[in-house]
Amino acid sequence: MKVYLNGELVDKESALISVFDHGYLYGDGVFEGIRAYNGIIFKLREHLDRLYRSAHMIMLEIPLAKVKMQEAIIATMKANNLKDAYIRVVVSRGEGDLGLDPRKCKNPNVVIITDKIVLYPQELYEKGMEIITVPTRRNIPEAINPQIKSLNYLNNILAKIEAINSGYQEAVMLNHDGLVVECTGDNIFILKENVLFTPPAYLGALKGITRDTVIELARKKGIEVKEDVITRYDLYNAQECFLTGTAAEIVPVVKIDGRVIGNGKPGKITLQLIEDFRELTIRDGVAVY
Ligand code: PXG
Repeated sequence: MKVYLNGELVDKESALISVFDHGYLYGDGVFEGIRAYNGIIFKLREHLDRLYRSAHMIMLEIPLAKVKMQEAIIATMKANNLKDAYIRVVVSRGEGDLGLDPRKCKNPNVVIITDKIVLYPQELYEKGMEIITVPTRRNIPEAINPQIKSLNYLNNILAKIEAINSGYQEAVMLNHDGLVVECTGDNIFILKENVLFTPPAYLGALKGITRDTVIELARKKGIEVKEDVITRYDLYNAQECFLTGTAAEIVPVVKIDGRVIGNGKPGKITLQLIEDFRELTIRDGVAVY
């Protein structure tokens, strides 16, 4: 496997970063997770825009322009002969000393990994997932803004651990007011009175690219979509529920905190959106080959 590291394609074993990198020492850096389907990179521009916005927010200057980053991603895919891939772009603050001051880090490290990803077994997409709410709350936007895809994912990892410890694969995260915001690596949608709801980003959810795609697909189908508050009461009484994310794609949810959602099977609209999403991913995006 070849990995892109600061302008070069090197063997996985040689793709090494200093232990003094502030990405390692402090979680100081940003990342993106992107998918390619059948040699076409899905929503690449949106992912790159978000990566550069995340970097701008933490005052990290990515040492290559967006077009060069796009070329580097394509070159990495080609070097690994991949058509279907999960692309992980990581930009860390770079090597510094033992101290928070990012000014000591002169050269950000840019890494591109292209690999495969299977998040959940296929069965789960057919039967639906059971999830739970967990004690760890989503970071408040006034502390670490959840819009930043930073290398500090401890907030989400804690929630994930709590779900796993209870025997579940995914956690619903509430914000500091107890409102539903998202899961640990996915956004959440519910169907209520035939309207699709997803929490607005300002409550503490990441403005997911799959989330935006699903909103667009649903509206095209004539389904009303609202970015509005979802309480636990709304969640438990939803007609349908599903999660969205680049890695997870669209996952039907059939039980939350022991409450059965709808008839306990993936909902009709959920299944329709999964189909529409699949169709879009195989024809929409930036061609690698
Ligand atoms: N919420 C959070 C907190 C995320 O990190 C999403 C929602 C979905 O967003 P997109 O734009 O992908 O539809 C994410 C997605 C990884 C990895 O290892 C990436 C994410 C989550 C978990 C793992 O690359 N990001």
